[in-house]
Amino acid sequence: MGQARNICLVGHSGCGKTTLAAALMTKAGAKDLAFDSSQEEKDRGYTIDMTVGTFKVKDISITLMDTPGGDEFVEEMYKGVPVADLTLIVLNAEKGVEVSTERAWEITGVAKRPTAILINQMDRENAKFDAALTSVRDHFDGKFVPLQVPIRENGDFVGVVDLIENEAVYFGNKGKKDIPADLADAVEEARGILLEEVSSFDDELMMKFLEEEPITPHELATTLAHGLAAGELVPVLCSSATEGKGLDVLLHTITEAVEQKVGSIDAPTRAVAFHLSSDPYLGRLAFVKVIDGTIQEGKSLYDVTTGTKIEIRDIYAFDGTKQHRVSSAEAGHIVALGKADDVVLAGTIGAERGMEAYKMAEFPKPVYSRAITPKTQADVEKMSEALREIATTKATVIVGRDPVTKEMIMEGMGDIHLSLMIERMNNRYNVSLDTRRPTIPYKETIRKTAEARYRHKKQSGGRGQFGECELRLEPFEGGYQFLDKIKGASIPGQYIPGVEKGVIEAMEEGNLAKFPVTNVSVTVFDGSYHPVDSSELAFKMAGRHAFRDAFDNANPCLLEPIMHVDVRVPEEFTGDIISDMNGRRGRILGMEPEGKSTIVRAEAPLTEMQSYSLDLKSRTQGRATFQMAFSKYQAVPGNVQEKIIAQAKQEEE
Ligand SMILES: Nc1nc2c(ncn2[C@@H]2O[C@H](COP(=O)(O)OP(=O)(O)O)[C@@H](O)[C@H]2O)c(=O)[nH]1
Ligand SMILES: [Mg+2]
Repeated sequence: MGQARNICLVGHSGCGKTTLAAALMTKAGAKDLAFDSSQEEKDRGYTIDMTVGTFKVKDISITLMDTPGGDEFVEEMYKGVPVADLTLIVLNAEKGVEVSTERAWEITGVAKRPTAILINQMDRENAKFDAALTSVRDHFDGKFVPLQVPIRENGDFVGVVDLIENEAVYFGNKGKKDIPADLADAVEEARGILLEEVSSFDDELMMKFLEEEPITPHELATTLAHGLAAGELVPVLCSSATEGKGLDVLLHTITEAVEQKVGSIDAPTRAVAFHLSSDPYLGRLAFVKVIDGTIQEGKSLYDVTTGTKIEIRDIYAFDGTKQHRVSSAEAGHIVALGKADDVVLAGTIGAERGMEAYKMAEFPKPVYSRAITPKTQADVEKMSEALREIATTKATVIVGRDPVTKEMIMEGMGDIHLSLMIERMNNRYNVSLDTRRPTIPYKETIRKTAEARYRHKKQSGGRGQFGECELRLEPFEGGYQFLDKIKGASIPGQYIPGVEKGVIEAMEEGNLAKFPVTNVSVTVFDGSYHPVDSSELAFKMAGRHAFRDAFDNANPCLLEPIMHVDVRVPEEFTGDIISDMNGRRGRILGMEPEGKSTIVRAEAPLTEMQSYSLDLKSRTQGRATFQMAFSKYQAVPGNVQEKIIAQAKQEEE
């Protein structure tokens, strides 16, 4: 199959990633490109899912992974970056660094993965290469080395000065010329930076640099490649995707300066499934990068972690974005597997069970949830398959039933993300769902010990019912326990399970607002029975009522879920975020600087955090991100509790 280079395109929405990917493939002769081809993408005109496509330059297969820039679709970046030989962060030359550029840098820069920056849209009237580069340096810590200085004539982007070769290259076969006089200073300065940064990677080169000996383009290029591979040097290039300018140099850099670290072709097969999609024609596709060895049609592999056997049936390589069947794929290449429904997202498959799993990035956790209900009976039937397909292929969509409220909850990265997935379920599976804010899964508990005795007695014609028990309720951190401390035989052993059943029933709906009761220890310590009229059922009634009576006297209260929240926020917003958190009954646990941001750690009730993703976005112009996870249950403050109880009563009426 020859050499391969895998490039992940990342950056803010609208910077031109998809246009660039299409331009590169078209230039290489690919036809019928299908970018942004899902119904939802067509409707909106932007990217939602990763698109993978391959083209050839000389004999090298270049596979591009085009990702969306929308912050709620961030998981696609987490899929592509770990399998890329190069992550190309694309910027809009008029705008410089934007919100998702920051996110992209976090993912690549922190992990020191080979990264380059492409300042695109250089044809635009207000395109400013220098300002864009300055914004990169202001926002990020890294060694950014421009490889080019753009040449503009009368507002047109006409060429670049290649700083490695130190010559001007004009677009459209106008060939090479001398460096324009008005750029001489800028070129000298930029070349100075390039020489200095690059030579810092090689002692011999550093000596030459310091002694002002000539450094050849070849030496520069080789050392640059090392620095790039180490994730230390970040080359900066420029382009116009719509005018097809700068693409040759970009391709040259990709093929010459980017190294591919591949395992041995002779090693046992290992591949990582970095992306799953549901293709309208081919069904589920698992996109894999072969790490070691060769994947072969008809030769089964295993999920190295779970041990599940994976039959390799259809292997597809790409011509542009079009799939075509191949019989094998070698280390370094990206292909898709058809009919591989057992392959899990981010899972490694290999020749043997228990092989080392390939390290992917950890996906962010969902931060926003909605309760979903099918609109009609027909939707009920189709809903579970549609939900399963979406939740299996998307790491940041989680679906499950809340054990307390019994609602079906769909979690995602925000309002846009979830609405879109619901729209997709309608488009693809013809399932209609209603959504609403999920009910908070409050619980009820007690704060002191109390006892109650209850006699259940009924005489209605024939055989009567009789059971009497006395219970003690005590606060108990461990959730629930039931203790039988009957002395003598005031209640015969055979009726005790009846008492406990009654207690469990009573705990399903507490007396305050019908939320489940937790953290109580229940002891049955006395009672009485009737030799003829007693039954398990009668003791169940007694147990239920005794529990309820004791509960009322045990200083009951509501518990609410408390979330642990980490907000990553640019310094200038830190104060605002903290005071907002206090307004949400939150508690700040700590703060830590991280690069040019601050991580604010806090705890806050779920009730106050249900629309946080929207609020945070508007407060910080989208520049802050957060993660949230359930932490614990905690007593609701008295005034809030009254409101919740009143509301629960109202809903019941
Ligand atoms: N003038 C100009 N417009 C561009 C360029 N690249 C992309 N665009 C336009 O910017 C818009 C967004 O492009 P798209 O590729 O969808 O951006 P993405 O969100 O990064 O994938 C489209 O209207 C493109 O035509 C460029 O180099 N120059
Ligand atoms: Mg796009």
